[in-house]
Amino acid sequence: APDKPVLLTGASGNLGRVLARELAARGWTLRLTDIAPFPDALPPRAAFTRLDLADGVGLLRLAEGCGAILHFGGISVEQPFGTVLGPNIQGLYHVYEAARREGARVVFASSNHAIGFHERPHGNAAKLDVDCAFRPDGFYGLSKAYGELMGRLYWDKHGVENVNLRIGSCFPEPTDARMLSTWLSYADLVRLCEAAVTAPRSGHCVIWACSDNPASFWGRDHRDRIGWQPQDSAEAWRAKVGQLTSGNPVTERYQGGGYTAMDYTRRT
Ligand code: NAI
Ligand code: 15L
Repeated sequence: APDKPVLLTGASGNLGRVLARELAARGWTLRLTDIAPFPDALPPRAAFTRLDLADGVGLLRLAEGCGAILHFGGISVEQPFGTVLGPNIQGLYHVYEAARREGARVVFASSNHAIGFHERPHGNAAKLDVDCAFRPDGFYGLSKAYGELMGRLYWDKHGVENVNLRIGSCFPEPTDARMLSTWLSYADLVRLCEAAVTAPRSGHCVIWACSDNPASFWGRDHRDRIGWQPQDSAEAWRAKVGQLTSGNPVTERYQGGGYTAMDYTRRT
């Protein structure tokens, strides 16, 4: 376990609850926070503080003495610009200021929606490397691109280390054909966060956070820097979900799936 406490934002969310349970079970000392109450029994060595990411001073206090911040809080799906702005842009700045003051590493839950308007690779076409252009597929994805760039800035200017996890689809199991490419198992997520926090040095790095899926859209990234390899695969669900497509040509063409087709008004 890390020698200093680890702050987890978004602790009451789907992924936060998994991480709180599993990292505590590995002996970690966790400070949990969320704007919503923590719905489970508090794990051993964990404390929960209810806080809005808008409260920058509160975050500075919470991060005191922490060696890393797992930043999983905020808006997690497509929403109007004004809804995304506070938690995902201003809130992210508060997280980075806290990390800067503590010399803590940030592990940021970025998303495939930062690059969702890249086309899906067909046949033997090259997979997408992590240094590809940002092609956000909505205001949510745009906030994730901004979050990765915030990490770039704080590393270059202040030496704040950060590991940006471009998460595909992290759910108990794949539920449609796209997830045969994008799925990240909970177990691979937990091992990824463990590696991201405990690696001796990370600098600024970006990682495709999906399991070892043969149908993955994604190629090279910086996983060697933290020594992570996924162990699970979505392929076992092909018979069950392989036929579950949307019938929408925009959704099916791009990596971001349904997010790309929301409010899509382009005609050419
Ligand atoms: P979630 O919506 O279940 O959890 C997000 C948590 O953030 C919620 O508990 C919510 O109360 C909290 N939150 C929202 N606004 C807040 C604010 N102003 N102040 C404090 N807390 C606030 O989402 P989930 O699925 O657990 O995702 C966690 C993170 O991972 C999110 O950042 C999401 O964007 C990212 N992600 C998740 C993926 C997935 O497949 N589950 C895929 C890609 C990225
Ligand atoms: C995300 O970024 C969302 O947080 C999650 O709810 C899923 O929609 C996921 O992407 C996905 O692309 O499947």
